[in-house]
Amino acid sequence: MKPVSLIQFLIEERRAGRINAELSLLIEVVARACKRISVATSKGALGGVLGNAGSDNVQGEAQKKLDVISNEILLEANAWGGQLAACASEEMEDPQPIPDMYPKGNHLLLFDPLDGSSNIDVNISVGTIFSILRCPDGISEPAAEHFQQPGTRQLAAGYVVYGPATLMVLTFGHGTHEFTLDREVGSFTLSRRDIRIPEETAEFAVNMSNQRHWEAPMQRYVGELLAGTEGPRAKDFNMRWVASMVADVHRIVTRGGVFFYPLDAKNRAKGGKLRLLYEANPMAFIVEQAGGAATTGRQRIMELQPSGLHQRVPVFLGSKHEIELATHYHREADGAQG
Ligand code: FDP
Repeated sequence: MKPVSLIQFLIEERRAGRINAELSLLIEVVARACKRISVATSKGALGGVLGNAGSDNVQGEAQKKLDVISNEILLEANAWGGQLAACASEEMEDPQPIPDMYPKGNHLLLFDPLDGSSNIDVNISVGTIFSILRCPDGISEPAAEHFQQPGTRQLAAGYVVYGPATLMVLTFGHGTHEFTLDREVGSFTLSRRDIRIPEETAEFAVNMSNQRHWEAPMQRYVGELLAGTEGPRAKDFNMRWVASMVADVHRIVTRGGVFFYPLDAKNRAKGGKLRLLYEANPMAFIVEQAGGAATTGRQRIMELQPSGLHQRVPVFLGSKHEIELATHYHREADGAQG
């Protein structure tokens, strides 16, 4: 079969009436920016891009040089194209308006420019996550509240993994598709169409060092997985934790599995660890479109009404039956308490 480039794929989606020209161009611009981030990450120490930038982001976390570089690459690439009304980034407190000298469009772009950045210095996969929303009608200068739309309103979402290969996984709400960067040709090429995440799995991803801080239903669920063939699940489960969400989710999108960043005694005051608008919503859209499920442990992530641009939430996502069971344990425990 002849390879299908990302551009060809986008043109076909346009012809099928699934996306408009503006959204198609916006994806091309994001993809081009991610190719630049891929080049920057792959240079490692030789590019002088490793280590801390010496600043903190809006979340009070130390920024890596590559966090700052990736954020700038995405902002610069997206400023002039004419498809956007504004951008919001995990690295910036407020939304970034489109400079006056450029035309404005009616889309909003949200991104986590370099997810898993604590892994950069040890040469482990990192990634970019993005989400695209429509700018509400009549708003020419979008503020934070205009980005605070439930995940069900996303027009598109995607992530790029900078690993042994650079890959982009994308959805417009009509299935989830994967594109691999052909480094020689310089273009993303369709490598998997209509990805399906198996409903059953025997692999889970969670930071086990937080176990003692978890809520009772999470303790129960993981306890049963760890009990293996001798426990109530009568099955052995394997564990993986890369600690780059993009890499952990990509494993699930490739061979199934479940990923958890639950509420715990350490992150409870913040609402969770991962960000709803930059991480949870786009990943939930991608996973659901591949037949998986994504909840907070209690509710479907994409139905949450965001209350802040940098809001954090618990994240449970991946193979459907496991996510349903873990969510059921939490709801059951809430019911028993209430
Ligand atoms: P990071 O802080 O390195 O950016 O986005 C947060 C995140 O990484 C996720 O990519 C990753 O899944 C998680 O945090 C790792 O958390 P732990 O440090 O608790 O392992």
